[in-house]
Amino acid sequence: MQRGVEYFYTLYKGTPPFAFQFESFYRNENVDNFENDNFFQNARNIGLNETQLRSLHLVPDQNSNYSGCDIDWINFIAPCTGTFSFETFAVSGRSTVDTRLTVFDNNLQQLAENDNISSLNTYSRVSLTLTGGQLYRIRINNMSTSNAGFYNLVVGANLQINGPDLLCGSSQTYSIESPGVSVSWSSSNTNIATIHPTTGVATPVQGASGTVTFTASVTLCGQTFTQTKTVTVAQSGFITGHYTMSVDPTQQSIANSLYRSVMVRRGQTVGINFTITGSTNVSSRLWTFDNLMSTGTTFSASITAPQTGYSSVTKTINLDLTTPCGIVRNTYTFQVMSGGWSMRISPNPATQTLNVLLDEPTPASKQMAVNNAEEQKGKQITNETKLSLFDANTNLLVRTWVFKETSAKNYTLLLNGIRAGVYILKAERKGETTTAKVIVQ
Ligand SMILES: [Ca+2]
Ligand SMILES: [Ca+2]
Repeated sequence: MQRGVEYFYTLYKGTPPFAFQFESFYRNENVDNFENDNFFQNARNIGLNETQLRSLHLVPDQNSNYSGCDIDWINFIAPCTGTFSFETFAVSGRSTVDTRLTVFDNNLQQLAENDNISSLNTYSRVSLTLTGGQLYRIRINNMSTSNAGFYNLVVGANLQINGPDLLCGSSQTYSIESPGVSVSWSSSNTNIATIHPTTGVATPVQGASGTVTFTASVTLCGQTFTQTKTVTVAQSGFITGHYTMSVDPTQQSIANSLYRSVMVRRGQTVGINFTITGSTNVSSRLWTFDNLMSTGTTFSASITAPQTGYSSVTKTINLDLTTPCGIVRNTYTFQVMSGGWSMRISPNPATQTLNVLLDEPTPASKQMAVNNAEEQKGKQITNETKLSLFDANTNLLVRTWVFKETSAKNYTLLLNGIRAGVYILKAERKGETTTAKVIVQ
């Protein structure tokens, strides 16, 4: 508040009994309710867990020039023996000030001092162990000779929380600065991360991401004090989006890495267009494909099918997502084959079942039909469709499904009993073969 104030400016000289010099003055200043407290003899008390709203105003020097800095003295009688924290902090909506906080004992022996809490925070914080029943004296200085401003002073328990701001999948331990003080911990959302009530070991829930607040509680002189710390749980980046192909405009999800095999005319160039529509915990993206690099939310690539029939080219588009927990790579692998059948599988990775779509090459051309007919000469044609699953590491056959027809497009394969791993699915029909990589979870 702005107000005109009259009070005494007092100089103490010599040793007791003190000689007093009084100067009366007026000034429209933001003077707090605790003045005059520029000398420890005038200090008033602050209680544990009490917050006092104070100001550091400009004061007149002995020549009545307003170039001096206010000093505030405060008394604190420790209600019990324990570790206490003295802290100044900003008053909401009021001008700030650069404080220095010094704690003395009753004999004016300095015990602790702090100027700035951090390079970004010019307020002050001191914590130290005090003896119950003893008087301690706190002095607040203005470290600027020209800047007046406001501060809150509070006395509490020392509850500064040590521990990471980010949980990246593994457990981390949180602690408070006061040694030997028993603290109890709680989590604001145990669906995101839990914290052990006594050890402070925090564990993110697998697959969860978001923010969670950990609360530390201690008891000091019969009062409960709490401190919170907000932690980000960001185990990996996650994107949503889709891709389309020039030979298939259907939008396919790119939330996960994928493998796609298509069959086209010989020498045909297949365009692939990616669009990212949303992301979580992703600060930047980097696409790489051959010699192309891009950081956008869209990316285009093209792959040209071999000129010779029934051969293929396989290329991978990498999408590196920068997340708070490091770089996560998504890989999109495309196999472009010349002639024959195409096979698409979903989901990949698969768990219970695998859906297989066998399709005619698109678009067909007269020349391609001629080529196919020539290629198929001499091949043994059976009247069935055969799907075989091979272990990708050992090339050993794991299971075979045989269907007595050659015209169906969709097949559902049951994966019961098949161990998690990487497999190659081979489709055979009318003497033609195509393969796709399958991941079983
Ligand atoms: Ca003051
Ligand atoms: Ca003062």
